[in-house]
Amino acid sequence: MTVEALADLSRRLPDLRLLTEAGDLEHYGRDWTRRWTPAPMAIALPASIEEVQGIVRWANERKVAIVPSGGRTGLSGGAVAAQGELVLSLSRMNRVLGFDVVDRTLAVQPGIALETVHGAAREHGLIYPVDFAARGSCSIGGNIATNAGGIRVIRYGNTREWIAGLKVVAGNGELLDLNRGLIKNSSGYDLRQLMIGSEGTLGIVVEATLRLTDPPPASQVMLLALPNMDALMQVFALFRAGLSLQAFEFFTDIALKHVLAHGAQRAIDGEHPYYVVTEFDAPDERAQEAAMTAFEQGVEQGLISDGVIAQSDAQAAALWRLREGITESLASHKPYKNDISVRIGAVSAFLHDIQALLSREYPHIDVVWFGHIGDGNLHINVLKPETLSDADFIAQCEHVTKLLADTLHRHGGSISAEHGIGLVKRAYLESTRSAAEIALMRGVKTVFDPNGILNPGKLFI
Ligand code: 2HG
Ligand code: ZN
Repeated sequence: MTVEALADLSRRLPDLRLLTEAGDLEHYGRDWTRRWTPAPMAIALPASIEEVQGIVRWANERKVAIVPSGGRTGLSGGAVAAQGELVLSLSRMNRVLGFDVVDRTLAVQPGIALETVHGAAREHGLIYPVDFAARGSCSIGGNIATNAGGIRVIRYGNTREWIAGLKVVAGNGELLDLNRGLIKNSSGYDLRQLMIGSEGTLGIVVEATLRLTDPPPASQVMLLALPNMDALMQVFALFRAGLSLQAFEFFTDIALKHVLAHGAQRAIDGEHPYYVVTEFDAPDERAQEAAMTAFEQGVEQGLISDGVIAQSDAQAAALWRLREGITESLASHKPYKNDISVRIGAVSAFLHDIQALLSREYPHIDVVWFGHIGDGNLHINVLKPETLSDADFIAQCEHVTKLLADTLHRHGGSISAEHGIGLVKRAYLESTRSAAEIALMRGVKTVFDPNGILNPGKLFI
């Protein structure tokens, strides 16, 4: 069936690039989760919207499942193809299509890397402000599919805020032109927003119009060492009151140990359980003094044990590396990842509850905490001990995630803050969304994708 079906696809779209070599199936069939064995039927690399539509129409007739694929840096298995699906990689559709100086928007194809978008915005004296460590390899289509967040959400919000328009191929092959760059459009349901964060289950993004903005004022980067967990949100309150924050990120001593072992430079001596990297506007002396005042108050109140402020761009980059290098430094330990959020106001109480839970449930296992604490978003990476098999380790982590999900439910939080549900978190969707909501989500899925060919098995069980 596969050979015949692919031959039919090639007949219909003679210019379509199709890959079926084992190495390509392996490469395009997985994302950063590395948990599933890739087993796609083939990889399609369309070069145009028409080709994407042609593939989707063919898949409908043949009832072939499609996995839309960007940079595959996802951490929830949203781009995994392990069930004989066709991977539809958007990597060849990776160009800037145009800049509109009046609207201050950049039209791009979905396969463009986030970093390339940053560069294109800078060429026009503007910025695209969504940013995170995978910027060099993730694609804007994937960012849209997961409503990606990152390190500047505290200032600029998530991807959702920056999408002025989307062209999407829906599950029946129809091309939708959603919102068309309008700022004001009070004409019924906003289908563009419905697409953002839908993880490739409702449509395939084939073009995006991104909103750009002015660059922020000159900034400073500070690394702070904190004596205990309670200090985290108190320092956040202190800094947010006195400064205009661009980022407020935290990590623990265990995270630091790994990132230093991976080549980053120590910036503060001594042992401290918690660290914060913060960046704030510092265009003039007054702002710089405000930062020193906040720092000194933190020290006086016993909330800050030590700190450094970057004196150059290179030093600022070195401080950021301590935070941004964490994911890569943990990769060889096959971490099980939780990406969770609660309201900022609920963080302190929530941290206490889960600290008790995680130390009880993972007594002899390294648990690495870090993340976007200023947005109420924590990344908890559980490192696999060498003595445990992959399967036993995942089983144990899934048991704990169920308990974590119950705690999140009590605190009104979310089981996925910014990585998406994919395959990894679908069993816990109910902790964050009510049965009524999930029923409506399933209904929406059927409307956009009547034959269920778009990323089946992701998001829902
Ligand atoms: C980050 O904030 C990313 O660095 C990755 O969202 C988080 O590896 C992780 O768990
Ligand atoms: Zn993150």
